[in-house]
This record gives sequence, C-alpha cells and structure tokens, in this order.
Amino acid sequence: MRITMEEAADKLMGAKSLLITAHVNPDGDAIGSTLGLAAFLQARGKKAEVWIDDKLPKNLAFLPGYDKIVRPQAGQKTDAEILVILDTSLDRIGVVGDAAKGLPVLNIDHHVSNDEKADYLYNARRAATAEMIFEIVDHLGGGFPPEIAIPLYTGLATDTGFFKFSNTRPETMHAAARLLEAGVRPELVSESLEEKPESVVRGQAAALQTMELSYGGRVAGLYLDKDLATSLDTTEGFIDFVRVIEGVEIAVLVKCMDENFCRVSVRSKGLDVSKVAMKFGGGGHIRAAGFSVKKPLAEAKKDVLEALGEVLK
Ligand SMILES: [Mn+2]
Repeated sequence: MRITMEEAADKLMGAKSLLITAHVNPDGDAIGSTLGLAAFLQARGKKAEVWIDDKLPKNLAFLPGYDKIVRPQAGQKTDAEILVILDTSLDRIGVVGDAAKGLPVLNIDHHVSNDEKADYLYNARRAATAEMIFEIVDHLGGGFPPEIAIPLYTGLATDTGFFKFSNTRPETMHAAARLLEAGVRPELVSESLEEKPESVVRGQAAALQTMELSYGGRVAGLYLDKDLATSLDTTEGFIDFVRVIEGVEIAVLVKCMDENFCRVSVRSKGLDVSKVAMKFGGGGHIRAAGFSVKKPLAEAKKDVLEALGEVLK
C-alpha cells in the first residue's frame, strides 16, 4: 500500500525497535540514508539497528555509525518490530528478508522501478532516498546533528554525482544547503569519497595505456589482458576515462578475466548499443550494455569492434 511522507513518519515513530536495511552492493545513498535514519531514531530513544547483507565500501568508513552496521549471518533473527527497507524494493536485501520474516515492512525508496510489494511504501520522485529521509526528519523536527547530517549529505552527493546529474532539483540543493548550515563540511565528504589506494591509481594508469581509438575516433576502447585485468581490484569508472574524449560516440571496455573469457562493457552517447549486447547474449539499455565473449583478447576485440561498426552505420 502506498503511503504519504507523513504516514511513513508516523509508522517510524510508532515503533520502539526497528531493523533498517538497504540493498546489497550498497552505495553512498543506501548507507547514508540508513545511517541518517538510524541516528535520528536513536536520538528519539528507539532501538534502531542497521543490517546490510554485503561488504561495505571502504570509502564510506568516515560516516558516523559505519562501524555499527551489522552484516547478518544466514539464519540470524531480529527482535525488531518492523523492517524498514531503504533505497530498494524487497528483492535486493539478501538474508535480511529471512531474518525479518513475518514483520511488517515499511519501504522508503526513490526508484520509480519499485516493485510495490511492501506493506507500506513511501515512494516519491527524489534525487536520493537520503532526500526523502531528510524530509521526514525535517517534518518530525529535532534538527540535524552531525551523525544525521553527514550521512544524509553523502547520500545526496553520491546519487547526484555531486549535484551534477539531471536528478538534481532545486529541492535537492535546498536540502543540501540545510545540511551545510547544520555543519557538514563538503570538502571532507568529497575527499573521503574520492580517496583511493595507490594500487587503484596505478591500475588506472596501466589501463589507460591500452587505450585505442577506432573508426576515425568514433569508438574509444580500453583492452585489458588477463594479467592486467586480474591484477585490478576494480575497473569501476574506467570506461568514463575514454567516454569523455571529443568525437567519441561509443566507449568500450574489454576485460579478459581468463584466456578465453572477456567481459565487455559498452557506453554510448545516444546510439543503441543494446543491440550489440543482445547479439552476444548480454543485455542492457540503449546507452549502456554489457556482455561476455568466450575468446582470447585479440579475437574478442575484433568481434566487438566489428559489431560496433554496424551500430555506427
Ligand atoms: Mn538511491
């Protein structure tokens, strides 16, 4: 059942003990909104625990409350009265769903794709779930001490690419401004989020060495062989290094995890690359797609470039 912000606030205030969770593979908004809400409820004298069924990103360790997040074991049970799911539907919370079986579910989420299976769903077009929590906390009053303000600001900042993406509305900036007034230091948040181990920066440099332009500069690619690909902790964001090159219409990352197994990501600025993914048995959207090719790097690269050539026609 869909409910309003005021009704969601009532549900939160009506419980003495709450279990709060968010999606697996958690991001800044998932962690920021859960920690901000938990801190608010604790300040109101409630028992509020955060359980997330996954490893947490290290670059969020600066958030107050991060250390208290529980990664539940399979079979672990909660004694909370209500399960509060943030930033996702019920389908992406891992074992927390089993731990809270039988409990009423309050779902607060800004994704339009929400499956609406929760008992109570507050869903609204907002830049981040953190923006929805900001509104609830503001509605209920009590201000924004650091343990609430810093996580909520982080959720807003990460889901909007630091207020760059099209989901950044005037209301988003107003909420962020209120959090700055409450004392959030934006430079400390961004410095913490952007910090990387030396190995990651060296990995980026090595990956960039493989950059090649094709089709007169309309396609830019990074082609990582097994040695390089398996030495990297992450390749998140690598494709954006080449996507921004002037004149590039399609960016591609080919990453061979084995002699005969390459993962491929493709991003376009408008051309439909989902067709290419489909051809190789993968999937995705018009501007972003992924698939794998069971061939060595040189052959996988040739096949992928050939298929991209069709898209450029
Ligand atoms: Mn979000």
